[in-house]
Amino acid sequence: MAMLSFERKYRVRGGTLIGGDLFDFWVGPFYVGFFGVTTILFVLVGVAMILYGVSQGPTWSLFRLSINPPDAKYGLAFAPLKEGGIWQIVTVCALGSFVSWALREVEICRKLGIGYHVPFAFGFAILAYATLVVIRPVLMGSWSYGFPYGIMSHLDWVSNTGYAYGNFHYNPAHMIAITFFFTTCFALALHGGVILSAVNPGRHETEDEPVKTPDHENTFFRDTIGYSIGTLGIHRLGLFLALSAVLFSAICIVISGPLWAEGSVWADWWDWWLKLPIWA
Ligand code: UQ2
Repeated sequence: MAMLSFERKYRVRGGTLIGGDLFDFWVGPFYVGFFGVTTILFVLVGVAMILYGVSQGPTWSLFRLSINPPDAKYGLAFAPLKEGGIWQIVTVCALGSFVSWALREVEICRKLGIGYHVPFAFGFAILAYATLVVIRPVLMGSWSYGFPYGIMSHLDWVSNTGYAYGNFHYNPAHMIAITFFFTTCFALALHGGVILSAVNPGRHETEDEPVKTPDHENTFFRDTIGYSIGTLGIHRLGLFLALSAVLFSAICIVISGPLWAEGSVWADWWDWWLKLPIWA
């Protein structure tokens, strides 16, 4: 492997947050660390609980199997294992493994002396998941508001929850989130396109055509739209757009119920516009 001699230089000791040198080693290409161990443990327990739950019926069909949250009658209490308790344990294991994974990323960043941008970004994904299965259920007073862990069942949950408020497409945070998702795709398409056009791998490998510099990339955008955000800027923009999409998705769901009551319709939220004094 060509990268291995390069990697060896960066296989440095230290940078751990906990455990000192005890777990400071690699298995093949993988850094372990204290949080690698906790990640593995949470994943093993979580997957075992999922397998146990599914084994209790009614189906092994990949699309139909589901680990469901407790009934509303249990509120925020522990539920019996087969009545949502498994879902509660799986949720703890999921959050435990996600947070462990983020902290393992932090340790690797510290070893390499690079910024914490990757674990910071992953933290937004963890926060979005926690919003769905912890923050919103706690604000609503019942774990039953968490989403079920199954392929069809979670789609049904998304559909039911969206339409419980009339239609999520009228939710202002949903609108902003979607706009960020689309803009993220647009920015990545522009960036991927311009990089491949400048590198033009086929021609530089077979026809001795040199790889172009960022000057060409800047000039393309200045010629077409009069502005280039720059090689560093496009990556800052990409991170901002992607994290904003995740953040507004979390805001969208956490204001649906805790802020805008269940049964009321998101379209009615826009009445503030009709009630502006300028129309009187
Ligand atoms: C750019 C640039 C890059 C890029 C891209 C642009 C040389 C290699 C894609 C163009 C991006 C612009 C003008 C911003 C568009 C704004 C939104 C909100 C999508 O200038 O610098 O670096 O990859």
